[in-house]
Amino acid sequence: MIWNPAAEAVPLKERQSLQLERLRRIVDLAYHRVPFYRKSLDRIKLKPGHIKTLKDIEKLPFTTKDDLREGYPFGMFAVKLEEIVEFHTSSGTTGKPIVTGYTRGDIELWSEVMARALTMAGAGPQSIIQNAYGYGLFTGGLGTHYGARKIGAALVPISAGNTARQLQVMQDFGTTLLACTPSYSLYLAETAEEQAGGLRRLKLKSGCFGAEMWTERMRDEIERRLHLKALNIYGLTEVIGPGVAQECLRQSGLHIAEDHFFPEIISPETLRTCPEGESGELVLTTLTREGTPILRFRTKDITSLHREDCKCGRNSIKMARITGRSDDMLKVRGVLFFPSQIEKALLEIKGVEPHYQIILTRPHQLDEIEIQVETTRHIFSDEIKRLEELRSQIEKHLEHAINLRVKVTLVEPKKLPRSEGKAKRIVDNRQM
Ligand code: DLL
Repeated sequence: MIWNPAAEAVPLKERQSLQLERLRRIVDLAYHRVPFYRKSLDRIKLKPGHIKTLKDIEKLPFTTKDDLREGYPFGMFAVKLEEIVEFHTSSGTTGKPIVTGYTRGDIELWSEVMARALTMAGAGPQSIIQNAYGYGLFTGGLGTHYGARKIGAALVPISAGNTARQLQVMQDFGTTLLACTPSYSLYLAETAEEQAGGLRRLKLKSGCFGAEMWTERMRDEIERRLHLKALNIYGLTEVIGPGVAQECLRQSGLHIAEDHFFPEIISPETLRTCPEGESGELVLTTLTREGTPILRFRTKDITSLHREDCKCGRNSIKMARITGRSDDMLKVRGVLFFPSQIEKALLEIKGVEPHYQIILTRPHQLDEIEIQVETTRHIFSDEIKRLEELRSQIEKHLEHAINLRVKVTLVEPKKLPRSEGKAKRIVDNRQM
């Protein structure tokens, strides 16, 4: 089922003319209400009226996280505080967080795009949605909450954490859709497997997993262990929260709600717009956001865009799974690589669990990279010779994948820390 066919499955021309109308309105609004945008457009002598086609968006300056941070707390707001009904802040930043404000209209917009996302994942009024994203300033909890309310599903606002209770509720209430980070879904699976026969009684059909990077191999693992369809959901606080894009049951890329969020891909080096299909950094412009509109926000997330008529009936542009970030690409001994390359390579090896940590050190002015990997219980209880073989097999495989010699340490099952939210994969001790 499609939540809003008039938006998700309309002829391209119609959608583009709506996008242009909205783009012109939002640029005008940002220019007249947010001093930051007025200054940055005046600097290049661009007037809102100069935006005449969708392609003209490329004339607008980019907005970065630093620009937003400088406006802390309310400097980027386009409306008076009395019109704001909710705040959220970005996670995982150092220093001041980025504050985003929602008007009633923004909450309605958020509910709408999350209603589309949950419907894409097969949910409806008959569903029981277990919302294990954290409630609070993080957008995961409330975003999912609003979407579930909109489609009339029965929502369990359990929030993150308390794994034993999560499993109990999942079983007793008969949860059909699980919403949490992909790493936490595996932790739930692992804990459930320890309870005799527990998993067999679950009624899960699908899951909306996002807020952090994951891979196709991890999807296989989640689907195998939780017996559900694992779907990717993408979003970010600066733009709205979850709901910017979501995978449908065809699992072939994430449909972007492009009537609300206009996507572009740029080269992080030249900052030029890339042709469709090419991989680069995702840039998003909010077309309808009232509280904190954003023009050409550099997400730093690496992906590509593809337009096709999906078999699900939607024709909105799709983005590929995020493969890395243009800013936290790791550079070790001069070699650049994404943590996701390590995850992908690791999970190609049998006997390895999808729990790992990348530890960077600089013992003698030279970067060293150690990957701690959990093995399956079965392998860990094997003889030492077999473990050593596996260790050396992983080292060779990783060296081949990222072109760097790495040290691999096998650790026993459950040794590495688990997270109820975003997993911490990288420990960078090089500055110390
Ligand atoms: O993580 C919003 C969200 C909540 C998305 C729940 C999906 C589900 P932030 O905390 O602001 O917002 O973090 C945004 O997380 O720029 C990406 O780097 C990363 N991210 C989010 N979804 C995905 C995904 C939420 N599906 C940042 N795949 C983004 C890879 C993701 N990375």
